[in-house]
Order: sequence, then structure tokens, then C-alpha cells
Amino acid sequence: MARCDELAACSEEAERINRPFASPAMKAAQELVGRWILQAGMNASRDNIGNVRGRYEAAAPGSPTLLMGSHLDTVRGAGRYDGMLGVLVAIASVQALHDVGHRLPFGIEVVAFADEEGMRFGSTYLGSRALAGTFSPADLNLVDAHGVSLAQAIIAFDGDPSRVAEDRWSGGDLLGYIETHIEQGPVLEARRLPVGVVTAIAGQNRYALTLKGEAGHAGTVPMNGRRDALAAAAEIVLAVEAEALARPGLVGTVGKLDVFPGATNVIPGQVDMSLDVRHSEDAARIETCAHILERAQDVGAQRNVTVTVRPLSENAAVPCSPRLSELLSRAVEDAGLEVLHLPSGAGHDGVAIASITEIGMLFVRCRGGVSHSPAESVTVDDVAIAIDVLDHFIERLAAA
Ligand code: HGY
Ligand code: MN
Ligand code: MN
Repeated sequence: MARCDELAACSEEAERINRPFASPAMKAAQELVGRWILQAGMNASRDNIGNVRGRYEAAAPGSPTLLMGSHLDTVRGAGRYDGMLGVLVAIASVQALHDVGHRLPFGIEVVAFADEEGMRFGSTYLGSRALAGTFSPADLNLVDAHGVSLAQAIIAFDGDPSRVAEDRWSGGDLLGYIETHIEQGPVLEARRLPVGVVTAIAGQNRYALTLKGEAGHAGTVPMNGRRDALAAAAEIVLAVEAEALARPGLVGTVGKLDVFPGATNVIPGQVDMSLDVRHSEDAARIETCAHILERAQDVGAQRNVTVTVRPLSENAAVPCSPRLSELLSRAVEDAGLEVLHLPSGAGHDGVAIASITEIGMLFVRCRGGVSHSPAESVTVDDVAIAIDVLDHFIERLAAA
């Protein structure tokens, strides 16, 4: 828990946690994590995309590997457990083995992923896609808000963009990937359970919409002649909400909205807005995205405002491995707890890692289900239980 507090101080801003991909704050966080990885008896390395990796060797060479970890980047105004907790719990699991000199019939590779949230370049899972070998070189041309390309950011972070393909897993057979993560939802708290086993990760689409109308004088342009980009955006935001409410299990969010020129006495000529749509069933998500984008175009046509849509990312829903979930469920019982299975509305690096091995996730209760906020909070007892469950999981996996 103290380590979560130390990592929280690694931020680009003094008054809130903000740790983007390949930032100085990320460098500071990686130095701490690298030190803790070494203390846990692992060797530490960093790959080109900027994942920090720790390796705890098996009893015998040539053994398979269990991947464990989570992401080290954060959203803006983040809490101190989203991602970080999973990295630190994985390190704590290896520390417990190292402290008693216990070697397993498999190696453990702890990974602190470089970019799950996609805050800086808009695309998600850059670090885990590099490890999975599914990183798209075209992404190297993505630019951040300052016009810095992903390739330039990797170079500035001591990586080689031309060698990201070498970050793909090449360490032999994999037994699976296990990620511990705060639930970021209210279910465990409502059921008074400290941990839960994740069944699947919802699919999600992310878009950037640009609305272009006509800026004008707020005092002189008659209302009925306006091409107000913000009024159009407002109608689209409410259409997103209506479409999501109409479809059980679907969530639709406009989280970012920038108004230009952004002056009190000027009719907004342009709005840039985000769109995030998710559902555990892909057909429902895809159909609702189509509806929402259609309604956005209708609004634009009625208001004589152009609506340009740029898809940023699309990830299908990913089921967790029955085999790993079964072992996690038994491990929860070993810890003396009732087993609850629940889906994840949030995305996680397991979405990318699922393309190279089976994935399992353990959720930890968080107060009020709050996340992506400084109010994010977990208890020491629940974290201790999560580590205990992982220890039982590792024992079961070793005996399997
Ligand atoms: O947005 C998400 O689902 C995750 O926090 N990246
Ligand atoms: Mn997050
Ligand atoms: Mn996360």
C-alpha cells in the first residue's frame, strides 16, 4: 500500500495523478518498480515500447512461464490503484517465493505495461500489444497533443521504434496471464466480498468526432441562422445517452469535449469530442455504434454542421480462460471465501495478451466502485486477501 502511495507521487501534475506513456512521471515510476522487481529476486529489463519486465526463473531451464502484471500508466486525475495494484501484487507474489527460496516448475514474468489507458496517443494497449506481437507499426505515426509522434516518444524514452516487433514474447511456452485489478465497479462491495473472478472483458469502441459549424458573433447572428457546433454536440451527447439507456448492458460515454474558439461571445465553430461505447456482447456493441453514428450524422445534417468520425480503437469482448478461472476460483476457496464470478466493463491489458495465451483476472473490491478518480480506494485487508489468493493460485498451478 505504501508502494502505491510512492507511485502516486510519480505524476506529470502536482495536484493530481497523471502518468502518460513515456513521460518523465513514467520514468520515475519505472525506476521504483525496477527496484522492487530486483528486491523480489527477479532480473529487471525494459523493452522498446517501454514495458518494465521482471523474470523469476523456474526450478529447471526450458520450463513454461506464467505472465502476471498490469499497467503503470494512468488516466488524468487517476486514483492510485488502477493498474499499479496489479503490478505490485504480482511483485509481492514473487517476493514471497523469493523470501523462502521457492522455485516452481514454471517461470514467472511480471510485466508493468507501458500504456493501457491510451491517454497520450489515443490508442489502447500499446505495451501489451507489443508483448503480444500485435503492435501496429502504423501507430508509430500517431501524434500526441503536442504533435510528438509515438516514434519520437519511444526514442526520447530510450527505445528503438524500429525494433518494437522484437518486444513480442519469445520466452517459450506460456501457462497464461493473470492480472489482479480493482473492480472499478460496485458489485463486490454490494456482495460484501473482497475479491471476485472475472468471466470476460467487455468489448469497446473509441472514436474521435469533429463537428464543424460556423463561428460568429454571439450578439449579432440570429438564432435561426446559426451553425452552432456545440449545440449539435450537445444533441449528440444526449443521443449517445438515449441509445445506451435503450440497450441493456450497454454503456456509452462522451468523456472529452473541446470547444473552439472557446470564447464567451463567439458561437462555437468547432467541437472535438470523444465517444466510448462498450458491451459484453459484440453484436450489441457494433449495432449500437452504428445507430449512434447515424444519429450524429442526422444531427449534423439538420444543423448544417459537418460531423467527421475517426475510429480510434475497437476491441472485441474477450472471455477469460475457464482453466485459469477454475484455478482462481479454487484459490479463492482456499482463502476461505465465497467465489463470485463477474464480467469486467473496463478494458484491461488481458485483451491484448489473450492473443498469445489464456488470461485470468482477479478483481479486488474498491470503495463505492469508484475508479478513474482520486477517490479510488482499497483496504489493506482486501489487498492481503488478493495476495493470499494469488499464492494459492500459484500453488495449484504448480501442482496442476
Ligand atoms: O477505459 C478502460 O476501460 C480502462 O480503464 N482502460
Ligand atoms: Mn483505467
Ligand atoms: Mn486499469
